[in-house]
Amino acid sequence: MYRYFYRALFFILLAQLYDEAKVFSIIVRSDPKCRPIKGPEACEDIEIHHKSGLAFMACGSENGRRTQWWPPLGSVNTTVQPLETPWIYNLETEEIFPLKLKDFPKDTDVSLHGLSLYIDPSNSNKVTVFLINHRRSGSVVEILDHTIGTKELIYRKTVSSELIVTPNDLVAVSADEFYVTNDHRYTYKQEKEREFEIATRRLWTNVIFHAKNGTDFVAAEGISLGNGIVANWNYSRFYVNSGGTTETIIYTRLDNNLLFETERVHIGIPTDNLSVDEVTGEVYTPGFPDLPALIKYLQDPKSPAPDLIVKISNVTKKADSRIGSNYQVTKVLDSDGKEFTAISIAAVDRKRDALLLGSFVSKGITRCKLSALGS
Ligand SMILES: *[C@@H]1O[C@H](CO)[C@@H](O)[C@H](O)[C@H]1NC(C)=O
Ligand SMILES: *[C@@H]1O[C@H](CO)[C@@H](O)[C@H](O)[C@H]1NC(C)=O
Ligand SMILES: *[C@@H]1O[C@H](CO)[C@@H](O)[C@H](O)[C@H]1NC(C)=O
Ligand SMILES: *[C@@H]1O[C@H](CO)[C@@H](O)[C@H](O)[C@H]1NC(C)=O
Ligand SMILES: CC(=O)N[C@H]1CO[C@H](CO)[C@@H](O)[C@@H]1O
Repeated sequence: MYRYFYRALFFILLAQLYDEAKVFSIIVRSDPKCRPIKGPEACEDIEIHHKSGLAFMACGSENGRRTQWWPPLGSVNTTVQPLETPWIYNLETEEIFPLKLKDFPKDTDVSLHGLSLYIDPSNSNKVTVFLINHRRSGSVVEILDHTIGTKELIYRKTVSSELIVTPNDLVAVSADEFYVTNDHRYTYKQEKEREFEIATRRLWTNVIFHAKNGTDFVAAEGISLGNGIVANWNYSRFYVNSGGTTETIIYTRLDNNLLFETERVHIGIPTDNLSVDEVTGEVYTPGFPDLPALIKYLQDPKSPAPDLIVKISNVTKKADSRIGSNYQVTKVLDSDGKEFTAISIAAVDRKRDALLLGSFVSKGITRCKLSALGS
């Protein structure tokens, strides 16, 4: 019961935020430029290896997340072991398959969230995959090695830290180092404090840097309900979603690995995981335009909720007064959610004219034609 109360509170508060900032007019329709791809479930984060056209996806169990164990959604029934799976979808051949975890510690939970790839600059077939894993014993970051062309991830190590409390999303900057966002100061174990944090939109969350020598430190703070994080191609600039303030915060990375805040772009609706277009540098993010419908969907998978995807473009030359001087926020896709709902990630591959959509609870993924969306 508590679970639903908590979810309802969370989404109603976000709905209030949305009402305060009605920026978009929503056209409700199913989109014919997109098609469903079946196989995995609850692919909450997707990152594309652009050279090969392989999309790496952190997927899970729809029902498990709703009813058993997935702390980000308030599902905290510890009786059943979560055994979720990362998948690969090949944008060229359309092959889709789960990845085998090799040498993974025996009998260890797998409950996935953010995913990040680090591609070896001297050999693009050598990929390190970083996965946030909400083990029932505590949330950690798992580091695994992958060779393009294989169907396995080889376990290398687990990182846990007092500073990594409620990890949400991460960006790997080398085969051993990463930045990770915490989405709350308090875990599900501290219900009251967590509700207060959400209700009052405290600027209590942060970004943690994990260094090669094993130390962790706060790289940025003053974020409200931190969420998706992405970097530009050379990791000199970072983008972090601040859910409680409906902003995307832009940072410059300093030599000491701290993140220096340069700008806050107002989006106006609660947004989720971010993705960068490797060609244009534009940042894509899904948002939830109708939160009451989303709450209903979480309780009844047959009741769809609309989705909206926006992109943030740097248009310093053509200043847009609504969002400040530098950025333009444009709508890429709006959907009535009948075919796909609760979108949590929109990953772009311009070379293959594709926008891949994943959802933290729905079945399958969706592939759209970027050009058909006018993007
Ligand atoms: C937790 O899951 C078990 C196994 O599915 C179930 O029997 C039990 O009722 C659940 N407990 C709660 C509090 O939902
Ligand atoms: C570890 O690396 C970090 C970042 O490079 C540095 O700030 C810190 O001093 C190092 N700590 C130790 C114990 O070497
Ligand atoms: C990273 O890329 C940006 C442009 O995208 C460039 O201005 C900057 O100098 C680069 N930084 C480094 C450290 O290479
Ligand atoms: C946006 O573009 C301007 C002008 O090209 C540049 O100075 C600025 O650094 C850019 N900002 C980001 C976050 O890319
Ligand atoms: C990796 C990441 O940012 N995950 C977020 C994506 O969307 C879901 C649904 O809102 C969030 O719970 C995750 O925190």
